[in-house]
Amino acid sequence: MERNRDLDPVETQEWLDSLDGVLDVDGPERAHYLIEQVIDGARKKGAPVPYSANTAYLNTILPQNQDPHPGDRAIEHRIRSAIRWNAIAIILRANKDSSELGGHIASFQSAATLYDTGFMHFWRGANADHGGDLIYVQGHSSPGVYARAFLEGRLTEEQLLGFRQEVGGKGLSSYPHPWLMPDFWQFPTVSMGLGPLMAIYQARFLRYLHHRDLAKTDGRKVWAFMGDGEMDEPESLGAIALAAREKLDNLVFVINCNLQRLDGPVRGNGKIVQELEADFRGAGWNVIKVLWGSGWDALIQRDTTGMLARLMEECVDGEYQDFKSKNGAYIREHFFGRYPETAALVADMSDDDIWRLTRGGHDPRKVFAAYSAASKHKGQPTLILAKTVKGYGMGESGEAQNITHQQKKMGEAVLRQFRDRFEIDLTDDQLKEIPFIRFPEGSPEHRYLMARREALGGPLPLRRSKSKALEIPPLSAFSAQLKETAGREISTTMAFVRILNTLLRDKNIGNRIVPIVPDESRTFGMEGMFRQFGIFSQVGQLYRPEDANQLMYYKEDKNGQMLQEGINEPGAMSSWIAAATSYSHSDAPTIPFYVYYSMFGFQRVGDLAWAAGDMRARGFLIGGTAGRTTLNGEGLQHEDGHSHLISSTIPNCVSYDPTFSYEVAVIVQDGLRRMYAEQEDVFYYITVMNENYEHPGMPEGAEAGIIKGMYLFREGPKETAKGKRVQLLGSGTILREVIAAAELLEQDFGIASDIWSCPSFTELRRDAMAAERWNLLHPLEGRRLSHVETCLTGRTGPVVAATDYMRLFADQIRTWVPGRYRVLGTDGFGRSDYRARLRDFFEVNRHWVVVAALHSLAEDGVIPAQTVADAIAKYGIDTDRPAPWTV
Ligand SMILES: Cc1ncc(C[n+]2csc(CCOP(=O)(O)OP(=O)(O)O)c2C)c(N)n1
Ligand SMILES: [Mg+2]
Repeated sequence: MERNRDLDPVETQEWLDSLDGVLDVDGPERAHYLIEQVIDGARKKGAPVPYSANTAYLNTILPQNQDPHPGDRAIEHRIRSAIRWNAIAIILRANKDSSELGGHIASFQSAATLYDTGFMHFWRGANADHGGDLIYVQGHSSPGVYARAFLEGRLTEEQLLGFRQEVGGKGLSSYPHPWLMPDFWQFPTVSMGLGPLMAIYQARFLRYLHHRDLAKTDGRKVWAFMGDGEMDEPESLGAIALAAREKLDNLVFVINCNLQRLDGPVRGNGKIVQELEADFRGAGWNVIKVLWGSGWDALIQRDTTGMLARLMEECVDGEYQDFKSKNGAYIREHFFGRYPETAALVADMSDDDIWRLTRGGHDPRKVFAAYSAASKHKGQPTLILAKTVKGYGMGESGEAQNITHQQKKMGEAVLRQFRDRFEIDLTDDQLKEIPFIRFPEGSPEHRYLMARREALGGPLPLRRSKSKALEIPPLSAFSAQLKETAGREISTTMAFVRILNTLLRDKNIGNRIVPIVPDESRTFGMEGMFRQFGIFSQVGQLYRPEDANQLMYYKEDKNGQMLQEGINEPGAMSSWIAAATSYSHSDAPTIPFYVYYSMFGFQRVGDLAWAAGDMRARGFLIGGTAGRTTLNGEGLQHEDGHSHLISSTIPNCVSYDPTFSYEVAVIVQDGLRRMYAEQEDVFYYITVMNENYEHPGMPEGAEAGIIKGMYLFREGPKETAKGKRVQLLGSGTILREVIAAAELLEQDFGIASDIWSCPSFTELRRDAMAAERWNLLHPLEGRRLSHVETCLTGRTGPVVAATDYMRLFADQIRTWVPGRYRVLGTDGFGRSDYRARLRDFFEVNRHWVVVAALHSLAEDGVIPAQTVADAIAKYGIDTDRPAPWTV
């Protein structure tokens, strides 16, 4: 049976009349209650009443319920038109001589009213009374934001002309990038999907700051803009349930539903608005659809037959896009003309009148009403689905056309049309130059513009680069970690957890530490923190935990300090980013430690880590159970031998692979100093392992070398037979194999070794690149030495390095290693086995270090090749076995 066919219209009308009566007398809540009862009653009788999270394809807010637009709409229209023009001019002028720089026109033209309404009436700037609202601007709409900042006098013409010319630091960045415009942009959004995801965790982190008394954040809102095409990224929808569960009424999503993405329609055969409405309502959001402009109100009211509503419902997005790419006559014929009833509705309208029936997202009154309702809504996050036209106003050069996203040019004729349509004050001659237009100071438009931002507390976007410096503990605070463990075997993970505990108790910064875990606390031995510091929950703990009678029970708390994000690395990473940028967005530095399986770090959430670099995040990423042979039983998907290579690709990520607890302490303490006392925009990646062993005390004066990435851990005997000496390097747990190899070399072959601990090959390379570059540019001055050269120059013997990472990791420093350099590493897929067998398999154990060292000495002519062959035989190495990276 056709579901919507009306078998008995009279009966239907009777039901609707009763509903009207209830609405009039008792109001909408009672009506809602009755409807729910009716549905429930039907279900109890076994009638299938399928759940639908959709409402009709109409505006959610009825005209009579709209909060009226309080502004001077004529003046706002003129300002918006100027912004539209300047946004176009930025791109046209950047591409005047060639198309090399690019840029996007159409997206902002579809979104202009959505941004303007926020800037004019809703978004608070940060000042002494209010921390400011946080706006995630859709990446490729950035020209519109620059255009407004120009009118406000915040950007100069020279800067606009420098759009996408970022070298030298004067131009404007292509997209929102705090790294490139640190005083302007707060949130990088242009990797689609990351903006919506980060915005949710940002909103939740504002709650955390408030609950923990670190910042006053009530009244602050997070507004996140995104494209309808962008919603196909799993990250875009991935955290919406959390936003509803956490009742984030400080969060507003605005999806610009222009029905198009880059190549074509988002849902040509369906309706993206309806799909997203169901997704978000199903997840528990307050959803407001803004589909039709005010011009439609009268038509919808006159639609007594319901045929217009039906027609609206029937048309798919591909058709809606097609209509807006044509003209009024076409819409009359192909839309209204489909049914006699709907054709009659527009019979007295001209084609131009029909063309002027706008989409909701272009009508300031509709957008204002939606924003106002969103701002007041309590208990749920709000989604605004604004229907718009991509390339609005671009006419034949792109309006609603599939090519519009890539359009970077507009011919003179089209520009004239655009000027006429938006009543831009330029003559034909002036137009040719594509000038930026500006309202002179004292003009009504300028005064209005400035007054609005003044009333809302100041300009936006605006990024804070510095916050207060924190007093961080001295290294001596970690004295327990600097001493030898004296017979006790511990892992670097345990050492780290103790350091974290010390920090959590520090009187100056303890309350600013934010431990973050994705359901792995027990793996890292952090479960003791549950009770001591509590797991953050806005509602506290509504149940008696199963383990309540134990010392270390699972405690959730309104004032909890830990963020337990569940099995959700992207979410945990987003929380970390919110905390790591808290100095900027809330003038309240927090010190996040995100502790996770290292394999599910950079490899899994690498793009978020890149965004964190862009955002100038400050905090610690702790890659736990690291090392391809050190996490032994977990196998191919878990055993990480390359996270350090990925972390090295992020320029402001400082990475370490320490072996001993004193190294961890020195690195963490120095990180705290750099990030929170000196306020450097760097973040730390430290791998820690789960292998237990004894740790020595810190060698005298090792701190500086640890931080630089290399220090002499143990020097071999001074006197050695001629040339019988090697330099052995290592990091992480494999340094211990190197130390064992030195002993074998000494005992079995009479070879002395100097042992170097290298907690950071990545930092060593950066230091060496800097020295090399300086030398290149200063040929007449004395040569600077890299730290690697400083350590190894003048030392006797070939150099051998071994780590638990791919060979490329230690290979990073090859250029600067004097003499022969041989690198061992764990190239290949990991697999599960005993550590000893894995280290043999990957050829990084003590025997392989010995063989590599002997081979280098043989090549240098210090010992005969026979000695190498003897060693291979002695250790039973099968010389025909396949290379580990091939099996
Ligand atoms: C992860 C990622 N993939 C692809 C792109 C390239 N890209 C930039 S904009 C765009 C289309 C965006 O469409 P939509 O989200 O609907 O935004 P609109 O421009 O229509 O407002 C694409 C594919 C990107 N920036 N990020
Ligand atoms: Mg789109």
